[in-house]
Amino acid sequence: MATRTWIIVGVAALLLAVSIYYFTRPPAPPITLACPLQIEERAQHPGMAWIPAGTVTMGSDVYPEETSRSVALNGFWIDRTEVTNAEFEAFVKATNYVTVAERKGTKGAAVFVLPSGDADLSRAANWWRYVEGANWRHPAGPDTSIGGREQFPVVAITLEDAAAYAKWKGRRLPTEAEWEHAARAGASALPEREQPKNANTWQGVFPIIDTAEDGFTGIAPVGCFKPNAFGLHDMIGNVWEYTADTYENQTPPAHVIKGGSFLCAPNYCLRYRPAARQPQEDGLGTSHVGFRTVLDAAGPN
Ligand SMILES: [Ca+2]
Repeated sequence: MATRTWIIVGVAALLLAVSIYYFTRPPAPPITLACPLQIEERAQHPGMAWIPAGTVTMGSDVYPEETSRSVALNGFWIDRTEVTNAEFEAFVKATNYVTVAERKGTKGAAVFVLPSGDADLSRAANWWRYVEGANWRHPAGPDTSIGGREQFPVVAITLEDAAAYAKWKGRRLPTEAEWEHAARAGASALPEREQPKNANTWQGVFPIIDTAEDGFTGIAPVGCFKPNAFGLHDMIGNVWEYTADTYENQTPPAHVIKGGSFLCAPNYCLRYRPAARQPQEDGLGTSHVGFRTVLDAAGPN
């Protein structure tokens, strides 16, 4: 009898200890779903910044495709952040627009998938998968959603989808020169190879280990990093951004994307720079490309 009592007491004590641990354990670090952004509602064009006219000296010598050239530009307004899921959803609700990845005959989008440690790292196909059912509502495939991620940049959209959104807003996509002018923010000389601090990029060895020293593995909500001198967030890193410029000599046809993404690491991409450029196939949405829009209108009052 005494033994049985001790067993009951012992089990009760164990349950109590487990309960105390369960209810007092330190919380898991929260996933950041939004960052505070001050959008001045009474501004001339809320959520946009004015980029003054000027001559941008584009390009660098890091990669051969980044040919140096100078382009004179008029002033223009540009979104301070990448277009979010919430903004894109408002467009779809208002217009019943169907994105390319959701149309009949199209099955999905390209999705970054962390490869196994022994994968052949010379082949990008080891970390890019074409996923059926991936689209802007389900960016990593049918089992994923954008619920709670309203402030994340919209992805898995094509150039055509981005241009349709811009047109609905009475705007357009930036040219490559405009985008680079806005990203440089008046700086003529930039550190070219150093990994940027105020941007969502990849720390560690791509594509195996991302130590997330910048606070994020994968995409971050818009506006979590300090703006550049023109007041623009995430021009570098987070997601690549579409431009209106055709990328030369591409089959199938492609447009220039700019800015690099959360996948850019010192050992692999080095494209977290205003001069960096890459082709993106026109009809293919991917999980690391988004966009922002430009407005042609008179400058600040
Ligand atoms: Ca990161």
